[in-house]
Amino acid sequence: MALYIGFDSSTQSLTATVIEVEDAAGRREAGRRVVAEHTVVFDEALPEFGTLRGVHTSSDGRTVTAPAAMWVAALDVMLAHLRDTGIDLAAVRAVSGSAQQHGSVYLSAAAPRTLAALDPARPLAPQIAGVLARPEAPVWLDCSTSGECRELTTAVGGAEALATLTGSRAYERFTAAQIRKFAATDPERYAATTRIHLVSSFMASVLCGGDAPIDPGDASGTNLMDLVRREWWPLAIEATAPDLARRLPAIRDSWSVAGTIAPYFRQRFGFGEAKVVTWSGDNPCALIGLGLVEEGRLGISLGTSDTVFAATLRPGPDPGGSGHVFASPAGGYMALTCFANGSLARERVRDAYGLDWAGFSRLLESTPPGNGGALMVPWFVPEITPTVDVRGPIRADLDPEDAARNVRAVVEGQAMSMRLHSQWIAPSVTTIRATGGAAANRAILQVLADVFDAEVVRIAPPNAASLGAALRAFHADRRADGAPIAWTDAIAVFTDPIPDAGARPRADAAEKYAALLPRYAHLLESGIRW
Ligand code: ADP
Ligand code: XUL
Repeated sequence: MALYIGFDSSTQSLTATVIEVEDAAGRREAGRRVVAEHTVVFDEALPEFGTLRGVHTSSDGRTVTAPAAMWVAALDVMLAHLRDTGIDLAAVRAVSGSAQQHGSVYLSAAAPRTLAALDPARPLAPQIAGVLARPEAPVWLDCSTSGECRELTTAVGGAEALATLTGSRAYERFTAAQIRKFAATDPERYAATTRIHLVSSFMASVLCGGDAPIDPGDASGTNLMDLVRREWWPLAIEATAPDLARRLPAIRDSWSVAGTIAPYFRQRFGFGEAKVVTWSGDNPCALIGLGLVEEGRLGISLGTSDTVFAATLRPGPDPGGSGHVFASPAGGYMALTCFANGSLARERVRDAYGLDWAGFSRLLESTPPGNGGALMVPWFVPEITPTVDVRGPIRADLDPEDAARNVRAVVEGQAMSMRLHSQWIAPSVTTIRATGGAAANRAILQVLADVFDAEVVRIAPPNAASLGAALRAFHADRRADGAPIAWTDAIAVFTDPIPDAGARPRADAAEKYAALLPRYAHLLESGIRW
């Protein structure tokens, strides 16, 4: 019996999914199950870090960071929980992880020695705090680097060139712009930084007590990687910050083994010689966890951000300029569009009318598809797709006092934005696989099904990103042991849809949305010009 753990170090929480695979040959049917899934919510479990929804936000809402020590403190809490609830950590053959993308962690010259000799008698956070050249890590919600994006774009020969080479135009949250800002505004601490990790490679480094590589899936979120060659792109690196190349970790295949789990974890929690498989970003891991290892199906993640994505064989960038192409951890590529106003916007509307999720769902179901023509562009925080700086939703024919219509308007607006901005990924789809915290909400899934005129299905484990990480650990372990399995075999059973847990499109509602889409597109356009 082999166990594999996938972690998901996301914006608001750390989740672990533990899977069991019956025999070393990894038979498809029997003997595959999820043994445990547990979430540690940062604000609740670690209040000493003073985060709100996992982050620290400046008063203008543009600079958004998180304490990197909090992420490793959560790892201690998580592993103690798994051990104390009877998970046999000695039976774990490999661990891997998924992390919020783009965020960066800055380590000092003391890091290699400290990480190699972590003291199992003391918690992780204070030990790691000592090697952070910059305690606060900029995260994907940051949008304070517009100037740096412009400079980077000019230096590499324009937005087209950058998108063609790296898969994305310059984005505020992408790591290149964040590093550039840090090097310019805090040159002393930049000089004291010897290694810049992504959240994914930082967490993997702590687990293996060394210097883990970055996988191509997460490196695609930096604006620094040549997407086809899967190597750092020297021109972008030179344009970003002085002497950056030596500060970046190596890029290695997503299925590479970064090392063996460090003595700290063996002694403190009872692990054996588990492999640490290179971590990836949460969206690339969700692609695997939703079973999207081949072209043809769309995935939607309704987490802190909402993302729409699919596997693709071609690395062609979004002609509209707002989407991204990332490397897929299964080989090939993934096309993705990301919205900052996902759960954050749904929560704002829920809270504005004093609702809980049950009340939110009741009001959503009490209103008709199309909302009687009432519309909302739900820009509560600066939006990524399309990139707009305005804060505050745009309402059309919608009374702000009308709770029920505002609830429907936020969900319909999000679904219509997703439909419009995923045309470049898939002009039409018949099935969507949904994950993320809000995928538990059937009323929201029904709106998605009607707007896309497609069936929405769910898989059994709630968190596709941590499941995807566990499946990556399993796949890589088999490969490293000389008994590789195909991706379609690795994901079998775990990613099968649960019958009747999603939503089917209703013809009359789908017709209404098809008619409404051009009007919504027009409202979005006017919002951009606003
Ligand atoms: P992330 O991984 O980005 O931190 P999750 O995928 O864990 O986020 O999703 C967390 C979000 O899920 C919460 O912020 C909350 O808004 C949302 N959520 C949880 N339950 C529901 C529900 N029943 N209906 C709608 N949204 C929900
Ligand atoms: C993707 C993105 C977010 C983060 C946080 O480009 O910024 O989805 O990965 O989950």
